[in-house]
Amino acid sequence: MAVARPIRMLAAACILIVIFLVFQMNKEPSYVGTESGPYEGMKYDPLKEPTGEPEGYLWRAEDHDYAPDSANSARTKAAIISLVRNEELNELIPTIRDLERTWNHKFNYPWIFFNDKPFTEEFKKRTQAEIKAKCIYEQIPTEHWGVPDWIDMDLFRESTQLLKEKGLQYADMISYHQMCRWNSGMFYKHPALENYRYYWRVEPKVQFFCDVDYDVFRYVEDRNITYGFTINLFDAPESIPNLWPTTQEFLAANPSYLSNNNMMGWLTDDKLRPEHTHDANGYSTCHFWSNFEIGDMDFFRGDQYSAYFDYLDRAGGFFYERWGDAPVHSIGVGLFADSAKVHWFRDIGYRHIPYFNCPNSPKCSGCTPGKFFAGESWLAKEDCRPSYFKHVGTH
Ligand SMILES: Nc1nc2c(ncn2[C@@H]2O[C@H](COP(=O)(O)OP(=O)(O)OP(=O)(O)O)[C@@H](O)[C@H]2O)c(=O)[nH]1
Ligand SMILES: [Mg+2]
Repeated sequence: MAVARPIRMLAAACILIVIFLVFQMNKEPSYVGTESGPYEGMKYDPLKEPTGEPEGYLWRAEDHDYAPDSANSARTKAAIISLVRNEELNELIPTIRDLERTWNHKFNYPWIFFNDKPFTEEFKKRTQAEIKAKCIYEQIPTEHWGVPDWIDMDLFRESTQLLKEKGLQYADMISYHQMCRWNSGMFYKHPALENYRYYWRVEPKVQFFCDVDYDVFRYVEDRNITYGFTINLFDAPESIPNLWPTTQEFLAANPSYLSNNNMMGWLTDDKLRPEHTHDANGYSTCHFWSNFEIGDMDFFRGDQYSAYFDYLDRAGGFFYERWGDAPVHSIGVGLFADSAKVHWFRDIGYRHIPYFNCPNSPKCSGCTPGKFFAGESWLAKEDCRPSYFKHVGTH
């Protein structure tokens, strides 16, 4: 029986639409760099796809004992950690409420607060009032926080004055340099963390948007994940001009430390923002934004990262430049870890002003799926995920 021409046309159009949709669903995220003209951001963002829970077995509060005081609970050796000042208490409380509401009230992992000064009674009282689990308050030993004796303070003042004149934020604030150094290579040496392996780092003012109904620490432990992130960014090259050259010296002296499955392509990409890679002397400046981290402290305590941190520390760049813990952790992970063991927590809705990780999921509220930044339009180009997806993947 002959089919009318309009019906045949309609059928053909439907087939074409189905082919197009299948192609869209299966294609890799597009990488739009300067090769194809000016930076346009990401044409296809996996965050816009419906996001569910990760695959495989997940430990849930309904199936295991996660009561706050249980001696035999299902919790693994892990803690939420937060370096914070007494003055930031009012900014910390809403953050605690977010993370407790979306995740920790189900699993009751301890919070460990760190400070270079003693915590006030008010700080302790008001934070513990928000958390069913145990809170621990720790002062950082002077030998971990203090400026090392090989740092020349005159040189610190001169060099950071120049950085300040270039407009680099916090460049002349010594506590900022101390904070970056502590987060880079000291936090996991604190005696209070000795019996813990995994940590989730939290800062005041950050927000969490999505219900997470599985034990993320058991998740990383079961899969032997080294490091988990949410946001992947470019850095200011003027804060780290000698970080990559110093790293290369270290690698030349210790070539066996390099992981067989490293992330060198992402670390040295010069296509997405060639001027950044040029100004940072070979490092793309791409990094995991370390205000959010879920990680394995055994990696940082291991031979490779420990030796790397000590080498950087001796070189002085935490003070003469403004090396941040985000690029230092990221280069360490990118060089010494197995990239298959690095995980993008795309399902954890997160914000540290001005950037977001906001998945498309019914478990989330309060953020817009796929929206990366709020503010000036130039912030769009700070997203390094196009390079990460290209060189490492979307896992
Ligand atoms: N106890 C203590 N905590 C600090 C100090 N400096 C920074 N911190 C904490 O270290 C973390 C990072 O500091 P921030 O000031 O947020 O640095 P940043 O994220 O680079 O800067 P912003 O974009 O302004 O948030 C936060 O958790 C702060 O509370 C300090 O001198 N003492
Ligand atoms: Mg911050």
